Formats: sequence, structure tokens, C-alpha cells
Amino acid sequence: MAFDIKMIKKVYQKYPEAIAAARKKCDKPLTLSEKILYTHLWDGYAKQAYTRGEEYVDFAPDRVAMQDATAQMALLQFMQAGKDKVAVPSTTHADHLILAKLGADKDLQESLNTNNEVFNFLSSVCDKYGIGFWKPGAGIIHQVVLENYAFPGGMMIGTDSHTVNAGGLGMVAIGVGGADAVDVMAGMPWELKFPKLIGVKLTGKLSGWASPKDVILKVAGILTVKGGTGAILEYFGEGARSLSATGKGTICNMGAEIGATTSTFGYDASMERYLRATDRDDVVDAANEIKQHLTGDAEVYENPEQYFDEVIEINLSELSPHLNGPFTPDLATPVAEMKEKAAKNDWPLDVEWALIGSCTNSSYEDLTRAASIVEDAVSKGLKPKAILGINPGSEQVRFTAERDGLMDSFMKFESTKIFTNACGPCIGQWDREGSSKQEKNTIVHSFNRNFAKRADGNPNTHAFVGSPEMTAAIAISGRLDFNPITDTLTNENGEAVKLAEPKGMELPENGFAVEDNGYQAPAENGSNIEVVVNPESNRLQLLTPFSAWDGKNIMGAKLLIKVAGKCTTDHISMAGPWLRYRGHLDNISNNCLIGAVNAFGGKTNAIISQIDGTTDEVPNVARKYKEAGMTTVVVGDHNYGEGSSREHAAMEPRHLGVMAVIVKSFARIHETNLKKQGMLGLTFSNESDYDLIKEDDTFNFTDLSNFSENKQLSLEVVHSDGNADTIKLNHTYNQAQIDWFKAGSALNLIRKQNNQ
Ligand code: MIC
Ligand code: SF4
Repeated sequence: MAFDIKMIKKVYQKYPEAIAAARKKCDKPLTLSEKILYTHLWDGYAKQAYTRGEEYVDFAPDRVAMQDATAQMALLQFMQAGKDKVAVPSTTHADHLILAKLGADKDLQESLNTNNEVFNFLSSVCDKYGIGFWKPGAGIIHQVVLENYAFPGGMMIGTDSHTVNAGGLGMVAIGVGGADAVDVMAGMPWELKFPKLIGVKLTGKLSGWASPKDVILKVAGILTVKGGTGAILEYFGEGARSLSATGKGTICNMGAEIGATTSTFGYDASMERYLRATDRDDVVDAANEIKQHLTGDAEVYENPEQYFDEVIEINLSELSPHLNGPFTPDLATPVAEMKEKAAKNDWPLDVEWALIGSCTNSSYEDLTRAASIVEDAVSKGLKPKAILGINPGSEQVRFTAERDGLMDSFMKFESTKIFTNACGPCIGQWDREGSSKQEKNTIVHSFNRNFAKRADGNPNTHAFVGSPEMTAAIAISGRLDFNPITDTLTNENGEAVKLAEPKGMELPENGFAVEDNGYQAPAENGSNIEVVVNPESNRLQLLTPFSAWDGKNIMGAKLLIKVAGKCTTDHISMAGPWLRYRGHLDNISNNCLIGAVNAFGGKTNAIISQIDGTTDEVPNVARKYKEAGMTTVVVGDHNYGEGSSREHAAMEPRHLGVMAVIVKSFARIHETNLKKQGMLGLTFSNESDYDLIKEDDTFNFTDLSNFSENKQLSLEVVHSDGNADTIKLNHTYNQAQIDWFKAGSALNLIRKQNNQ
């Protein structure tokens, strides 16, 4: 039986009438995305049609998911909201904090020792407030959600950008910051700008080495890291139906890498198969009753150009394997072109590590396809040149894979390392030998992100993203430019052999199995449970509310840093070793913007303090300004805050006295996180004004006291020679969001409302 089946049935019960109301107002055939959005309006059935990409709308998501690294801050905020219990089914998953080093068992035990305080905190908060807790080792949040909670036509939010993975089961699942999760858990509406819609028509059928991962690697190449911003990608067509549900999950998962709000697929037989295999016949039965509502209307898919804002078409039969990277997930290269491109760009060709796993590609099907490559290589007398590392997605996948001999297959390579069912190297939780040497090197993995320093902390590690089967093939060849379709390898007997095409199994023949799935149900009544946070703790710190705006124009602000080029959330608040401070705002603020490149001088973590002219690390300078009672601003380039949902990237600058972040453009989640934390997230009206900003400028927000919806703000930039430029700044704040700014944060408002 599925978790929360009553809630799912209730959602489905509403569907026919809610969709009828939406049809009436929209007066046109509906896409799947619209159906899900209009059935989840906070105010009940549709009373109007919304303008995509423009209007803010209140929604009522069905559930919330959080992972350990973001849940700490989300739950610390929820504890301040004054509620006894969460208003919708919610779960927390312990997956990010486990370091990959020696192998699954030892690493898990070590992680339990080092993170004990945090795991106990999460476990007791969950117990108290009615939140399901998936213990360390249970698996990666998105794989566990897909296996247990995702349902066609549902809407969920999660404090992780790859929450979008649940689109593989036909959900609208959206990544958010913790403060958004607090809204929903506190029983309040959740606001989102009504997304634009991009239709992706998939024709043909995958074959040979091409995999679902290659679909999204190709889409990323087409749309780039910001091409999906503010949009839902809806996949359809015969090609879509030919993909497995977990394959669909892979495609939706990496939609985060193109900035998409989310991605989704219509309900089909693959989803039915997956739901049944994961013991959810009850969901299938309920879904089948309203089947026609759980996919887009036929007219939409016949004439997509009329109903989507943009349409992309991909013929799966023509798709070839890709490797994307280095340093950005949208730099797509078909493997057939890698030889030439790698040589031209001087990318190191020798590969030391090939890693399979992450929420993107750690399903049973993924492991079977990769294992088939390993088996083939062994049978042909090939030995791997690179080390193969594997993180299974969940305990259920691991247990079943072990039962079915897949782990034995991987272990036929002596050097293989099986790590815990967790994020591991994907988020820098990897104790890679020798990585401190800063050597230029290449790794290949089946993850989704490959930003600089992300996997092993070494800025010179060139990480490339590929499918699990390509990753396995590269582990064997040890070469980045290996093309398994055309190239041969030399085996132990000196013979030239070719790898066979991967073979996989969508679902385990004998069904999934697991002994202990690692789930901990919350207490029925948590009122007596005490959540203790030690005031001396290094890891956890209760939050002190940010102060409210004094209503005056901000005058005399200084530049903290003008960032040049790519600035992801990994640059703003690095993960890896810093994950340990995710529950302690003051301590984690010591990583604030340390990865961002200073536009003056091109270095990271070296800026000049305008107080005393000394060069110091970003957090130190920020603390000096704060101590001196001076406000600061951050200036940045395009797609600022791309990547993670971590609100630390907004809270840290806020904590250190930054009041405004002014950039050419924002990534969606980060922009909202800034607003939620009571900051000004602004964009240059004229992009080239970025070039006007000098290191020792002073900033005056001259009309902030009239901050209002749809009205630009003016910024006076006073240069050290006394000259000044007045420039215009755009913003996307609506009235409610302006109220967050005035209150000092969205949470301050909630608290106020609860105390009334
Ligand atoms: C990531 O993949 O970057 C993370 C780590 O999962 C983040 C969340 C976090 O920073 O904790 C994400 O994707 O949102
Ligand atoms: Fe974990 Fe990596 Fe997935 Fe983020 S992308 S949730 S770090 S596995």
C-alpha cells in the first residue's frame, strides 16, 4: 500500500471538477502542466486563466520533501512558525551528510558518529511535528520519493533543486528554499509565478548506447543553463511513452540544470508498471479512474506549437551518447566528437575515476545497464583503467541489486568501490585520495552537476557528465575520448575487442525487495517531544530573526564583491566540507562567496575592505563592514545563484550585512530565497551598467522608501572621484514580497500573524 493514499485519492476526487472549471476559464485544450497547476490552486477551482510568465499564483502542494543538508535550516525556521504539526504530508531524508571514503558500511558508521548531533536533531524534530524520517543509508531523497511518494498528477515541493525528479511519475514537483517549505508545512499558500511552458516532443526510440540521460544532455546543450528559467518542460510523443519511469525521472531530474521550474511527463503504461513494482497498486487503481486528466489533451500534442511557448523536437532513434562538461552541465559533446574537442580544449584525456550514482542515475535499470558493460568487459578479458565508484540510489535498489547479482558484477573489477546509498561524491562528500594536490585531471560521472570543485574540491578536476553505461565504458577504457560505438580496446591477451551494447532491465524480474528500508514514522502526538539544541554546538544554532527594514532609503552602502562570470550556489555557499555547518548560520557564513571570482583582480576569496584598504577573505571583510554598522551590496553577472536550492546562499550574505544583490539575471530559486530572507534581489535595467560598478563605489538607493510593485528602483552609484551615475534597477517583487522585505523576512511575517 502507498503512503498517504487517502490524500492521493482526495486529490484525484477533485480532478474532474477542477479541470472542468479550468477548461471553462482557459477556453482551450489543456497541457498536462496546466491541468496539474489548475487543480492545485489554493483558492479552489479556477476563477480565471492566468498569464504564463507574468502572474503570481497561490498553490496548495500535496506534499513536502526535505533532505538533511537543507532540512536543518528549513526545520529551524519551521520551529519558529508556532505550529504543532505539519499541515501536509512531509518527509526528511538523511542523504547528503555521508562521506564516501572506504566503502558503504564503514562510511555509514563513520557518518553516524560524526553527524550524530544533526541526525538526532532531525529525527526528533520530525517525530515532534509529524514528519516521516528516512534514516542515513535509506537512500537519496529523490530516488526514495520516486519509489514511495510520487504520484501522477500530484504537486509537491522539496528543499532541493532536484525535487523535479518526481516528474518521472507525472508530477509537478518543484525545488524551493526552506522558507517556501515552511509556508506549505505551516498550512499557508505557496506562491509561484505561473510558469511558461516548453513542449518537448520525443519521436522514435532509443537504441544502442543512447539512454534517457542523453536526452537531457542534448536538451541542456540546446537550452543552456538558463534556457528553462521560469518554464515547465512537458515531454510527450511516442518516444516519451517508450521510456521507463525511472528514465523519465533522469530527464526531469536534470531539468534543474537548465533552470527549468520543473519537467513532467503524462501518465502512461511505464508509470503504471513502476507503481505496481513498487507496491502501489492502490495508486494505479485510483489514477486509472481519471486517466484522461493525467496527461495533456490530444489536441495539444497534435499541434504543440499552438499551446506551448516553445517546442523542441528530438528523435530518439537518432540520438547518440553525449558527455557534458567540464565545469558546466550544458557544454554538450556527442562522444563521437570528443576526440577532436578534447584535444582542441586541452582537456586531460586520462580518466582516474568513473562514478555511477546520484539522484539522477541510480535506479535499478541504471545499475543493470552499467553492470552489463562490466560483465561484457570481464568476459572479454578487459581490466578497468579507472576506478569505478557506485552509489546506489536507495536501500531498496541496493538490496535488490545485490540479490540479483549486480553488485557481484561490479565487484568483478578489483578496484570497484561501492559507497553508501547517498549523495556522496555528487556533493563533494568524497575523500578522494590526492585531490588536495590541485592536479589537472578528468573524472566522468553519471551525476547532474559538474561545477568547479564540486565533487572533490579540486578546481582543476574536469568533471564530465554521462549516462551510467558510458561511465562504465570509460572506467574500462580510462579515456575521456573513448567512443564505444567505434573504438576497440586491447585485452589481457593483446587482442582488440569491442564492448557490446548495454543491456538493461527496466524493473527487477523478481520484484523489488528490501529488509529494512530505513523509514521512521513520526509520533502520533509529538507534543511531549523536546527538541534540544545545545547553545554550545558547532553544528546547530537556533535562529535569531533578521531585523525589519527601518523604512528609510539605504544610503552609503559599500560593495562587498563584484562577481565576474559564473556564480552558482556552489560558488556562494560551497558544499562538501561545509555541509557540516548547514544548521549553524554563523559558522556556515564563513564560506560566504568564497568561490566567487572577484571582478577586480580575478581571484577568489580576496577582496579589498574599503574600511582599511586591506585585502582579505570575503567573509572577514563582510564581518568588518557589519561590525562597523555598514550595509553592503553584491554585484553579479547572468544566472546568478544557478544550481542548488540552498537558502544559505541568501541567508549568509543577509547575516553578514548584505542588503542587495544586483545582477544581470537570476536563477529562479535563488531569487525567491533572497526575497524570502528580506533582501533586495535586483537586476540591471541596462545590463551594461554592470561595467560602471567600481571596487570603491558607494551606493545610494534613493527611492527605496517608495518601493512598490512594477516600479523600477533608482540607484545612485557614487565613484571615488566624486562623480556619480544614476542607474535603474528592475525587480519582480509583488506586494506580498515587498511586505517580506519590510518585515525583515517572510518568516518574520508568519510569526507575526501566528502571534496575533
Ligand atoms: C545539489 O545537488 O547541489 C544539492 C546539494 O542537492 C542542493 C541542495 C543543497 O545544497 O543542500 C540542491 O540541488 O538543491
Ligand atoms: Fe544529492 Fe547530488 Fe542529487 Fe543533489 S544532485 S540531491 S547532491 S545526489
